[in-house]
Amino acid sequence: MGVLARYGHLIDSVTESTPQITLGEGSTPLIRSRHLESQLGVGELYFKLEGMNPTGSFKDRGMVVAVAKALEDGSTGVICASTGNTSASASAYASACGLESIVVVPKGNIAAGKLAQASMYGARVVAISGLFDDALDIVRSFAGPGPIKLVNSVNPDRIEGQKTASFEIVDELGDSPDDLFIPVGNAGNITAYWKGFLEYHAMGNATRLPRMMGFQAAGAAPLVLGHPVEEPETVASAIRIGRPASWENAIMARDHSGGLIDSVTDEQIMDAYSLLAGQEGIFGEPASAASVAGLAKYAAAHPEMQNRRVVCIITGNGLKDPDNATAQGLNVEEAPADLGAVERLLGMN
Ligand code: AN7
Repeated sequence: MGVLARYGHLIDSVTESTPQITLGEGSTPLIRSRHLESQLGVGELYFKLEGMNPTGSFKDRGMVVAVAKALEDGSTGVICASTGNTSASASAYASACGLESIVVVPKGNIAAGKLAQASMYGARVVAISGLFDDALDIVRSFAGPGPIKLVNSVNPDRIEGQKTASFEIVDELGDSPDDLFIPVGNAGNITAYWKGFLEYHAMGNATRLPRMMGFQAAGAAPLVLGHPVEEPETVASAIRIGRPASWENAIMARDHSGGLIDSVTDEQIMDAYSLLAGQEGIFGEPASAASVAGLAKYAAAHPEMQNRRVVCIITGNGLKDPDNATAQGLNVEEAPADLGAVERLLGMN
């Protein structure tokens, strides 16, 4: 069941005339940690595997709503700026619905898999000599009504769809977790999760609200520094963003929930990236590992995490970014095509 079928009745902009499209987004697994929970010193740790969405990231939850509304409104196409995942998602839903898609990306700074996706789904891909922030400035002129709809998270339909991840967590755990650890780039997702928790709490489906614990990459941490970053830099290209569009909403989520927004270094991100794959069997992309890196950093300084129930959002699939994985050093040993040789190599005889 897709996001519109499962939670359409709780999404503000969805009406009876909204087309019920889906590519099978949402209802992603919430997996209990098998090793990091005790290693990091957390009471109960769960990973929400948003990389299991149809285009491999959480963006699909909001995109299905934004594209359904674009169809309902008679748009002929969609446009977005993107560090990669939004472009893959927008172009997939556009292609399924017979809409044109235009994606504007920072040249040389989006992961190979994401570019391949947008291209395969049939997008017009415009690579600008600039940052994501410049790309967003360019496409903002498409906000509001018109044949080409802006589907960045400044479009409220995106936030509406993404809030359903909070509903799923509460539906599965029976209540809100104590803490939600999440990577922060343009800050749409932390905004959406907080909206979802608030709404479910107000409806009586949760007895409490989680602390929102957001993490930016140290080289692209405007919300931590308190000012825009002119030249954001990080290995986690998905969150290489210097001027987050949902700035005020992220700060509100942080303060209202009693949470925090902190930064993690690229080294901490890459350590968490390897730990997650090597200890849990979960291959998230580097930006996703920022939530795990943040948890490792926070739990090391806060022993009381031993008594808390935590959900870590793994926002995107590691397969999207093969270059960062191979840069970790491929662990391949060679042998002749011969059982004895393979056994010798493995130390079995
Ligand atoms: C894997 O695709 O901004 O704080 O243009 O791809 O809601 O921006 C992606 C962001 C985290 C940050 N994890 O979420 C884009 C884009 C992954 C991401 C984020 C992104 P926001």
